Amino acid sequence: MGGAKLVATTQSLFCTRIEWALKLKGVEYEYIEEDLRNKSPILLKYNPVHKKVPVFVHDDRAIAESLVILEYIDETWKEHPLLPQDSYDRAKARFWAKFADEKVVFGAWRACTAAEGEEKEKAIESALESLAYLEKQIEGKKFFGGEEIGYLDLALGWIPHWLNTMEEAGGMKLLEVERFPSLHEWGHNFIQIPLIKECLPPREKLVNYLNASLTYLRSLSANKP
Ligand SMILES: N[C@@H](CCC(=O)N[C@@H](CS)C(=O)NCC(=O)O)C(=O)O
Repeated sequence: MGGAKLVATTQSLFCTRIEWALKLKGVEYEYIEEDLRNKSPILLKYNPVHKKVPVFVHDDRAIAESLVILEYIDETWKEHPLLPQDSYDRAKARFWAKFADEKVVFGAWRACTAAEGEEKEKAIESALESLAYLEKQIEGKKFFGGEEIGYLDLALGWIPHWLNTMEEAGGMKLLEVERFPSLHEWGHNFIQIPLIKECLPPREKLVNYLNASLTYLRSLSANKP
């Protein structure tokens, strides 16, 4: 009972953003590694709706959905504020975090997993369009949060590590430095921050996980009638 717990998997970009927030705020928590191929009773109890990680449990009350969890953490522990103070800036940060989860994460995933040919080209084109919006947002700024990292930096923090492994596994390149110089520089700076770096899952583990997922997805489409 009591305390803070994070039910998560090491390779999930949605989970790492929660670890970053907890560490930035200096919150002590218990980390519970979940096996998504064999979901635990804890996960099913705490997130019966989506049955997905991350789940954050605070004083035995569970919260799911990583962006919602980030906001809860920010409201509960005041040190190192994550969301902007100004309500319009806060609304914009939420807008871009939602956009990135809906369009950029899944756009990159589709580009990674699409079958070669027209389907892949279209997926790449669409992912590039979404990334271009983020490039505009970061132009001329050090971090999305200003001088210090904040909510949107954590929400987009998967880009410099995970996107690169999706590119490798999917045999394509999205984040070209010439096309997205500001996003590149931001990602480079973000990932150099020791607290951020220390939570990153080993690259090899991510690549293996992605390759296994791709093999599985291809076996499904090969078995279609
Ligand atoms: N929108 C969710 C996405 C979470 C999510 O997709 N988690 C994946 C791991 S990366 C998961 O638990 N998948 C298990 C499943 O789909 O059965 C969030 O932001 O928390």
